[in-house]
Amino acid sequence: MTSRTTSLWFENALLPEGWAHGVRIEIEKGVIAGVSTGADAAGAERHAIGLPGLPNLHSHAFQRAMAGFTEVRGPGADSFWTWREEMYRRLGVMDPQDVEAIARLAYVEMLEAGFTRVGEFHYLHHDRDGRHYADIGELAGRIAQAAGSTGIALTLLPVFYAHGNFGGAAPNPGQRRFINDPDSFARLMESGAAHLKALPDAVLGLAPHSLRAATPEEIATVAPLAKGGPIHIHVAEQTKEVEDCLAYCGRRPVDRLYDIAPVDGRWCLIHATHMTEDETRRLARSGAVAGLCPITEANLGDGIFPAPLFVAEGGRYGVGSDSNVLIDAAQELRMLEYSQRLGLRARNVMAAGAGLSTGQTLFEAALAGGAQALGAPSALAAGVSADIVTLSRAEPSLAPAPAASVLDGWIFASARPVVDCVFRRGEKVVSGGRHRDRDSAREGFRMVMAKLAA
Ligand code: NGQ
Ligand code: ZN
Repeated sequence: MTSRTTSLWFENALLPEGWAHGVRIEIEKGVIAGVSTGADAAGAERHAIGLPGLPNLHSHAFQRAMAGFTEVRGPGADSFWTWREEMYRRLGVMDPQDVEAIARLAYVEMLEAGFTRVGEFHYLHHDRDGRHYADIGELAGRIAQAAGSTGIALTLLPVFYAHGNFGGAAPNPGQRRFINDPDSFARLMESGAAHLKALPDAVLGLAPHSLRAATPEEIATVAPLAKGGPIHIHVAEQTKEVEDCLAYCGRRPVDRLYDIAPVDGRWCLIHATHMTEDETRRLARSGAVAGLCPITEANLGDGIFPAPLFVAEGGRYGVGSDSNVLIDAAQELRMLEYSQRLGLRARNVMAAGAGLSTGQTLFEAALAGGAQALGAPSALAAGVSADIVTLSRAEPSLAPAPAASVLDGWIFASARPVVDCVFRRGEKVVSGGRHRDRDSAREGFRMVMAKLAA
């Protein structure tokens, strides 16, 4: 944390009320102390474009070690479920120091890509044989360590995982590192809270993994441990989950979740891909956030989120990098819009109205939805942590653009990274597109990958 006062000046910056020109931001002790517009740049560090950092509302950091290694066709028909087997095989050999090194690279890449807070949906808890570590929250501690060293803000979501499918089915051996009962999970939450103490603006929530992995009774038992923090859950990502849920209880997953739990604005439903119109309205009207992970959902062949109806009903959404197969804030938003265009054979589907920018609509929605889902604000406004992303005008698509089309240029028309600097709690952790620890994080990751391959 920095204690000095820093002054930044932006030709254009995206404030809560919209784009402004000549924006001066004063930062004190990591927090935005004041924002003025039409201001002069005297004595301030100058930047072209300033944005609030985007929250990444859903990550499984350890899966960064699988990126690019699950794209070879298997003996049968490849699917989400065959990918999951491969994922279980790979996580089966990771030690705590491996998990930390992998998370460290993932978090460096998130910051370089314009994400300043991560919601870590953390379910890799136990040793390779399933035994609890001496500290049951050892791996949560490794996640906290990786966040602290890279500077990314952390919303830690320890995951409750007890079963292999609906009806309290026994977990399979590949799931041994995830399993807790409500008592051991309560200890895990305590350990998680202790590990977060050293992180200045960390948030603790929790996550029943899915309706497959947690029974309604278990969800009711563990939810109060969130103590008012966010509650996340995977739901209705694959059609098989819908079929299994119908076979088990005669209800579809999203309906089932609303039947058994008091889902409100504290909740974030990850994916929610397969919904009827009634379920879509139910989610939108509940005020819960839909946690969309467009790149991973495309990679895993999940399906297309019913965005037009959801948005028309006032639904809130944010984006997450989930499997971390590719970490890029702009590309998540691009994939979200493009999946809609491909499915609907239409254009500018997510734009909020005639004459409005698709990129800006996406960015502002994901900013608000992500902040809600992670329990921490992100805005260029007084009193908020100085988590600020600057874009360079060197990229041709951004060079001559008026402020109103900068986000479209970034999201739709830039193949190269355009993030220039990233400030976290007022500290510049990325400069010229490079995180200050990029080299050491890459080297640490390489060593882990060599070990895992051996
Ligand atoms: C996960 N990932 O928990 O990592 C899941 C797969 C499951 C995504 N859904 C496992 N992207 O849902 O059982
Ligand atoms: Zn997930």
